[in-house]
Amino acid sequence: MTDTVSSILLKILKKHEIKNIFCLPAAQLAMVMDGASRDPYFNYITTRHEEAAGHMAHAIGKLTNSMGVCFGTVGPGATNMLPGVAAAWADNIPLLVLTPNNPSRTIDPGKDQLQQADHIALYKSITKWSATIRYADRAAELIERAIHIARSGRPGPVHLDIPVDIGVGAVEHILSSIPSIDIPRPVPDTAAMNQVVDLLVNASRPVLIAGGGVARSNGVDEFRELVDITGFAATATMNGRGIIPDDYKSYTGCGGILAGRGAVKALQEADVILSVGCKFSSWIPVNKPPLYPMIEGQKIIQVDIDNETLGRCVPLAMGLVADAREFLKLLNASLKEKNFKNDQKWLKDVLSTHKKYRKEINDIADQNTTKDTNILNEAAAARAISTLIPEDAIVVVDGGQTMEWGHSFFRATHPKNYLFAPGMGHLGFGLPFANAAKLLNPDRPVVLVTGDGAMCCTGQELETAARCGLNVITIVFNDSCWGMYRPFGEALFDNKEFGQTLTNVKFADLAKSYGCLGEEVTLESLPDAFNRALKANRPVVLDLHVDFTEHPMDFFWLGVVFENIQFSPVHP
Ligand SMILES: Cc1ncc(C[n+]2csc(CCOP(=O)(O)OP(=O)(O)O)c2C)c(N)n1
Ligand SMILES: [Mg+2]
Repeated sequence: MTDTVSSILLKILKKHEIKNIFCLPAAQLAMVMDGASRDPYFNYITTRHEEAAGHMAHAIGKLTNSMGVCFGTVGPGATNMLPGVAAAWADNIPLLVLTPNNPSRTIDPGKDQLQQADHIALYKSITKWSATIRYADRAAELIERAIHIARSGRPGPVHLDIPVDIGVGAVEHILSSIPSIDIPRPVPDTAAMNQVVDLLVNASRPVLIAGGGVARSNGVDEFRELVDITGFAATATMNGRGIIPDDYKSYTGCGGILAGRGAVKALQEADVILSVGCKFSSWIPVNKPPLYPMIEGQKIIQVDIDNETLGRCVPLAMGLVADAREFLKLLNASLKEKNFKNDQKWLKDVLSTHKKYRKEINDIADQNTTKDTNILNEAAAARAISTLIPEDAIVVVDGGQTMEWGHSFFRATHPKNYLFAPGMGHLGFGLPFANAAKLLNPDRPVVLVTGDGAMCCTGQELETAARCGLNVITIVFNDSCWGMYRPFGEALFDNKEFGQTLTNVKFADLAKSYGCLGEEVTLESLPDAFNRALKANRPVVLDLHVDFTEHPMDFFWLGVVFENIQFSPVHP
């Protein structure tokens, strides 16, 4: 049959059950806009900034087994979308980013058309694959290929550039003549599995790490079963938060370094570490000298879907290419009848360190205010919120100190119930993530807790929320400051005006001006306000005045991210 490339695109998306499209109007993709907006199959949402479209598509990849689509206009739309796509790239989340382009004959080489930009060069380093559809009769093939690349191996964003003449061009096609690419997930061989079993059975101080790859491969139940079978000390990365519920007996805390001192001790003293779907990013306190040295004799087994990831950040005793879930199924079957020789006293020590760490952060929350002030501290604020969040809620955390304290107190019951973007740590993903979560889960509460700085990065998305009926509850930790930078200026440079101080934004007023509800709250008025927000039929912003609160794991960022670099004051 004869069809336009725009229509072929939408048909292929449908075939793959890709239904969430986020964009800001783009004349050159007007036919895609027309088609997507008319077809009730699609959740078609226009955002107030293209960055948010990228973040929303990223969240779809975290919340579903599918992927989102985002697009913006040629030039500025394409450049505005970059941060959203980059954050998904850093989290290994699949999405399809489309950029329209000027007419083919004017772009390569360019004729200085209005808004001309080299989209391929822009997206090359933050996508797995970036291509221009130059011929309408290859469109179906390239769209199929893009979707396959995004989802296979180590997942990630892919990019297609579509010149306007190609997008509107009609072409004869038979969609079924291009079958979808469906490759079985890789499984390790028996000899390799036996070696893993051997290492685990004979380990004295074993630790299990679940990464985002476990969530992505739907291996959460299998990882939990592994923890049940072995009883080994277990932690999950920031991308894997929620894989191990916090009431598990051998749970040492989750979220890389923010898991706290129990997980740090476990990882620093382990003789065998089994990591599944984890890339050993800077969040993981292993092999980060001088603070977290690589331990002599420590054997690390890394299981990942991507060969290139193996051994990139830590030296390995064993590297295995496998789908996380398939690997875990095989491993669990082999471990069921085994006796383990792990040192129970060491495990007890690790768990008691974790318990002490929990007491340490609870003690800070007990103080209620920060030292020498009567302003609410962020630990007390986060703990109070944690008691209000309903069991079935999806929680999103954004900001600096806000993020640290949020992660310290909010429960993560499943990776799909708890959203963060640890790879890029890009402030401002929070509200678009929360909007996407509510779009997919209109009947569940979605609670965003964000710093005031992060909130203003994408605060315009309150309008998207109000317009689209995405009744998210946002709680702003308002310290009128890029809080995480306060100790940087004050402690490192003895400089109180380092550029960290912000105006006290009236977030309740801001919310109202976007069509949401807004309230200024205190610790005392928070519970009632929160309960009202749960019942509201509009998005709600609660503005909570807090003070910067030092977190016990703060030193990690300076120690690890900057390694041995010494800063000293500049005296002009
Ligand atoms: C897009 C982006 N810009 C800058 C940073 C660096 N940064 C990390 S935390 C932080 C301060 C965040 O302030 P806020 O959101 O108010 O949270 P708070 O630390 O005050 O809780 C900054 C500027 C970043 N991570 N992302
Ligand atoms: Mg702040």
